[in-house]
Amino acid sequence: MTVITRRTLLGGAGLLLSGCDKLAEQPGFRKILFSGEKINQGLQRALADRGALAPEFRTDQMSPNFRTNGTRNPGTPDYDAHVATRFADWRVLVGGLVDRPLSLSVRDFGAMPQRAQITRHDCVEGWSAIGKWQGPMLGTVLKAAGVRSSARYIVFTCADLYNDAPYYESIDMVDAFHPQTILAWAMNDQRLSVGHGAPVRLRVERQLGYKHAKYVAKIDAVASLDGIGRGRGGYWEDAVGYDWYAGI
Ligand SMILES: Nc1nc2c(c(=O)[nH]1)N[C@H]1C(S)=C(S)[C@@H](COP(=O)(O)O)O[C@H]1N2
Ligand SMILES: [Mo]
Repeated sequence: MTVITRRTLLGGAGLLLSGCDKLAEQPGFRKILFSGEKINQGLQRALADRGALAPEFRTDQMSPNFRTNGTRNPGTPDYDAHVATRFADWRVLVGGLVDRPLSLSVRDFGAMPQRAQITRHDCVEGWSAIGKWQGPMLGTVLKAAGVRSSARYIVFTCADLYNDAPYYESIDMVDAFHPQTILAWAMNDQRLSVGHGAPVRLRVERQLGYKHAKYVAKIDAVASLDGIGRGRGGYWEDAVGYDWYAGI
């Protein structure tokens, strides 16, 4: 019930902002938007909600077994070659609407300021597991790349293929700069395993499992999701109509 209410609110907020963000930047309009009227209180609460942290857990609450799901090994010749060299030559390309495109090694991800978090992963198929994830905040990487203000979404293209097309996912800038949104290269204090998305995967803790792109090869800042896949913002969104915003 809570989830449905929150999602409904966010749908409204998203629409309003997408239509009016130029206006919303003007102080006068902001005042109207966030005035004390009941309907706007709901909107304000929804926006504040997006910044809230997902629950974090203690070490002793971690799941002894954290299952893998979806692709468990991309198994392409290219990926297999990277497994053989322990991802020494893996590069994540950061591009699109940025001033400074980046090409980052796993070592680069380890050298940036780190965040570690013990969180619960919730898969839409009905299972959950608690694990520890570590890596730089996506926001740190985007700032290093000089992401432009024209960017509205961040798109993650993965190394695994479904019918010759890469798995992909996308999030908006609110989630991109959420403090718990990280590019994890370590899980449970070890380098990420192939099953869990080696060498780098997204953790976007306020959303369901399918948003957490594994095997991240490319990160692009874009103004629109049109023309990417079937335009719904992710592999499962395109394939079976899962919600693009999978807030929990
Ligand atoms: N590249 C890629 N990322 C993916 C998937 C996938 O098939 N390919 N499956 C998603 C789904 S549905 C879930 S629940 C989680 C599972 O992550 P895990 O294997 O680490 O448990 O990865 C998500 N990210
Ligand atoms: Mo999932």
